[in-house]
Amino acid sequence: MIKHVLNIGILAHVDAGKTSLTERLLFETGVIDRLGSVDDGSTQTDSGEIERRRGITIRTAVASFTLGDLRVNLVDTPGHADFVAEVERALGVLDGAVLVLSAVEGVQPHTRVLMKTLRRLRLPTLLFVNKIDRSGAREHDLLADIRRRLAPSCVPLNTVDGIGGRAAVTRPLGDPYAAAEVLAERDDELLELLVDGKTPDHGTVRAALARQCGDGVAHPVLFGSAITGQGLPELLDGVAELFPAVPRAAREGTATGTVFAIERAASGEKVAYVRLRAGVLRAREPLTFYRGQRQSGDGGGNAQAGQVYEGRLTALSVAGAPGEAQAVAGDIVKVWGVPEVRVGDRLGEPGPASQAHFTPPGLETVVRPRVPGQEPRLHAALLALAEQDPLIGTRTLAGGDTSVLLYGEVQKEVIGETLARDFGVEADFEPSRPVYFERPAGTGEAAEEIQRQGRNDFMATVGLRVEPAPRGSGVGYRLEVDLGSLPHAFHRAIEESVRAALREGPHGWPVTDVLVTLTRTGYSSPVTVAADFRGRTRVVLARALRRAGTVVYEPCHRFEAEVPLEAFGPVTAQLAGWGGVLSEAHRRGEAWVLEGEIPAAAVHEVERRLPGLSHGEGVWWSEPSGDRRLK
Ligand SMILES: Nc1nc2c(ncn2[C@@H]2O[C@H](COP(=O)(O)OP(=O)(O)OP(=O)(O)O)[C@@H](O)[C@H]2O)c(=O)[nH]1
Ligand SMILES: [Mg+2]
Repeated sequence: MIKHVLNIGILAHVDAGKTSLTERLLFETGVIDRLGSVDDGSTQTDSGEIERRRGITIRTAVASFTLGDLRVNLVDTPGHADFVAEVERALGVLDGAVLVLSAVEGVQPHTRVLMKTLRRLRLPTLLFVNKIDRSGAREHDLLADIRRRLAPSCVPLNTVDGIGGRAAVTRPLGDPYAAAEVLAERDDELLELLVDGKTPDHGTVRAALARQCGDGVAHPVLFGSAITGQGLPELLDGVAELFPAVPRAAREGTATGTVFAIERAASGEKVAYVRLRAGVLRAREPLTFYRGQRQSGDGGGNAQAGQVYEGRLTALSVAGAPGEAQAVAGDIVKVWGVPEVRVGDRLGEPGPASQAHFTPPGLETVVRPRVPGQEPRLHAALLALAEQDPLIGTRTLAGGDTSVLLYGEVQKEVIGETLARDFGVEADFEPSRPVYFERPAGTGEAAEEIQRQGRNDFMATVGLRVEPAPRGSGVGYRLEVDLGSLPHAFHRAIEESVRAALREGPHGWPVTDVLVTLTRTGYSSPVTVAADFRGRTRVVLARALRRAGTVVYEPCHRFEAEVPLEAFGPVTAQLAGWGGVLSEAHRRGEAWVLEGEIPAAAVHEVERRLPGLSHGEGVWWSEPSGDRRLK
């Protein structure tokens, strides 16, 4: 009988061994009796064809095992920075995380980005230092590095004999004193014992660690190997004892939860992963889904209003217990039968706007079908992809072309392969370019009158005023004419055309922080049709925008870089070359800490090049900080 459940994310930089560790955990707990391998493309969680061929994780996957009366759902996440949106979605539904490091590569910039986010969310996090069997694996100086650059309150629970070879074995650390010293900082009882010169017993220290781990302020550290299985028993003990398990409660009531991933079944049907927070979920019962306000991916920060829709599941499958007919609070459950569903939607109750933890995409690329005539098919396929991953935004350009918002080149390749494989459309991508946007510089007005004797396509009067609106307000639209002055369908046609036209301003970028006012209208009953207004509105808006003038902005990131002393010159020169502006530089031990602002579009390039510029020692962290005028 399962009494508790734990949903644990496996997070790390690329190739640290997350998928191998997930596989090993399933093997150790008897879920699978043959150990699969990433290198042969035979693991449980890298199940996509592209994942198996490339040996990287692209989509979040869930696998479950049990420890006594505890069910653990492992959420294996991708490590490549291009797929960070997947990790972001998973974070909201986790009870804890295992952050994996490689004993050879150590603390990577992406590890720091993840740890910073985990600490901000106060998510209980255990560090697993993998690959102790590989040559070049380190223990003591890596621990020091972890304390210095990742998290100061670390408590190692095991140690390694013969590190750096296949024979490396782990052994639990017996001395509770060292652990107590770390934990005493936030534990008065332990502090008192230490001050009195007493050594606290194992149980007291373990309980203090569980408390502080649960609060997300102290982090157990375990060494091991996903390949040899060393450290795995300690990891399983740690998971069972140190993470705060959620009671699996079958309390009747409205089922509430969050959709954190979407898959497409072979039939094309959508399958959604939901983490249930409360209530009981069964198939065939009526359900209400809420879509909160979120930033649409057009780079212009246009907010979409909240939406509500009804659904009825045709089937469900509880992670770890596929035979069960109902899911209860704490469970992760796969659900079928809701075609509208999107990642981030809430079940049962509206939630706050989902928070962005990582960088929004800074690049976009124009995509075209290789076979002419397949444009509609390509467009539909891209929309379907964007639904699975809300951070893949798409934008329709004036000529009818579609552009896709991107994190980087690997994501682009994967989108290309997915379009071909799952949707049967071969697509070509133009070189990626940064995402910019425009804001009006002033106020501009324009109008066009009905021309009764003129050409018959001038059967509508439209007057528009365009003016700047407060930062972050997106697109505002209001009427200065009576609502009754036009049939409703015409009003709708005008507003839709305004919003569509704003997707591409005079400089070719989306226009934002803009207020558009409808100042004049007229039509000729019954000759005028909605299409007359659509064409007219586009022309009038373009003219008003040109009169107002627009300025192009680029999104920026605030950054902090830590580089070895000798890398100061090359790194600062390169940052300036990418458009970065340094606001502060100070020494921290044997390193320079640089702070400043840099165009978002350059961030991925920095992340790629910094290791080379800093002998692998540089650490980089950045977050969106606003925007600046494009020079
Ligand atoms: N020697 C050794 N190799 C390992 C270990 N764990 C993983 N590997 C290897 O490291 C490579 C990457 O492993 P994965 O499990 O795919 O890493 P990942 O973190 O899931 O990678 P992404 O999902 O693409 O970010 C594979 O070739 C594994 O065989 C380990 O403990 N020891
Ligand atoms: Mg993986």
